[in-house]
Amino acid sequence: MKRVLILGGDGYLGWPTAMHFSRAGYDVAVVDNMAKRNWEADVGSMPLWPVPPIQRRIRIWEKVTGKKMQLFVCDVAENDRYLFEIFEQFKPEVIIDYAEQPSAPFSMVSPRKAVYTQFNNVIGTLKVLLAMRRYTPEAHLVKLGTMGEYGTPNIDIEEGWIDISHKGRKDRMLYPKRPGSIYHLTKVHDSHNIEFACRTWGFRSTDLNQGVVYGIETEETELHPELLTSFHYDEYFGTVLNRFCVEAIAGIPLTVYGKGGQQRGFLNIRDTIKCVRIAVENPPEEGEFRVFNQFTEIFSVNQLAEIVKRQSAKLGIEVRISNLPNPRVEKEEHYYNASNESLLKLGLKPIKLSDELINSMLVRVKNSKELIDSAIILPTVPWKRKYPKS
Ligand code: USQ
Repeated sequence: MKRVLILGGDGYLGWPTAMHFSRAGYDVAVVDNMAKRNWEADVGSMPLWPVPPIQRRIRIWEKVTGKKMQLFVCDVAENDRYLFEIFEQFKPEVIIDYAEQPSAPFSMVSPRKAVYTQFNNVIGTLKVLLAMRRYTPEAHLVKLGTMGEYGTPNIDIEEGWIDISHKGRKDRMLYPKRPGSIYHLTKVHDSHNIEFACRTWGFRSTDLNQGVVYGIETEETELHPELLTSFHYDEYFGTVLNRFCVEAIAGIPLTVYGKGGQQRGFLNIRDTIKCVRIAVENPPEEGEFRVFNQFTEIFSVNQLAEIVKRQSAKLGIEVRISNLPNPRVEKEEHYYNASNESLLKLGLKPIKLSDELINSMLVRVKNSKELIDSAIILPTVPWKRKYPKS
């Protein structure tokens, strides 16, 4: 089976992806520098359930499944010498790249974190491209991008490319981008660098513009309690639906930012894994920069808050919804119509956000209610205000 190198394999999505491909028979190696654990320490957040070190999770994985998984502890953005050695030694046929600072609020805290996020993400991806160029130009790069690259334009969102007619002439161009944070901008820069590599060096790549992910379990995390992935609910690393479930259990009014009419594409963490597998098993042509919009449903923040409130009531939990002043600069009421046809055409059968699913998340969180740290939930990072002096 193919050799798959997973960059960022210690993270929320990277770890379940690594287990999935390993179980499916691929030869999997993981690269991570455990930076996420430092970022958490930096802002004082931690996942709801403590996550064992990746080394221990790999040992447990090998015991449970009998499958080997290699680990390389490497900072992709800083340590290009080691990164190149990894490519030379492992010769990946597929590279799945999650190795990025994933939080919009984290990227907006201070000049230092803004620069760090841009360096880590953009230069990290550039170094991956350069390593590929030297050692594995035939490999397929599957890069995790984000739906946030597009922003919220007043026209339909296509999958990465758009046909333009201008003054009587036509061309197919990269879809215009208007992202809403320094973090989201890094993904735009990545996309441009990767498209250049495909066009110029003949690389093949799939850019997965992913929506907001929710969920706790995948088929593989369920194999052993210590194979869990990191579930965040703090203002930095928690995504909105995961946060709302924890807030409901903690007795904190659901933190809807502004009017709550913000619409986004969403998907279950189990579908993230399926989408990545589909992309890997249906590679693009040589020289092709392919973009899939990776989400299964569109919701507004208000709709999600109402769903969580309704399901909580069924568990006897009364939930209030609070419209906080929006810490971000974003449209709170807008047109949103994004295409997600490609993955469906390739066979994705989405798991829709059902009452049972929300219910199971709420019950799971409720069973660990004593672990919730209420102090890390309310937003403190405003997009607009001047940075504090420190
Ligand atoms: N929001 C609230 N209340 C909260 C948290 C968020 O109203 O307590 C709102 C935000 O203002 C935003 C929406 O919910 O309008 C989504 O926010 P989010 O924090 O769940 O997601 P976001 O910052 O967009 O980033 C997350 C991941 C990121 C990924 C992105 C996909 O952290 O790594 O790239 O989702 S997307 O949003 O499609 O760009």
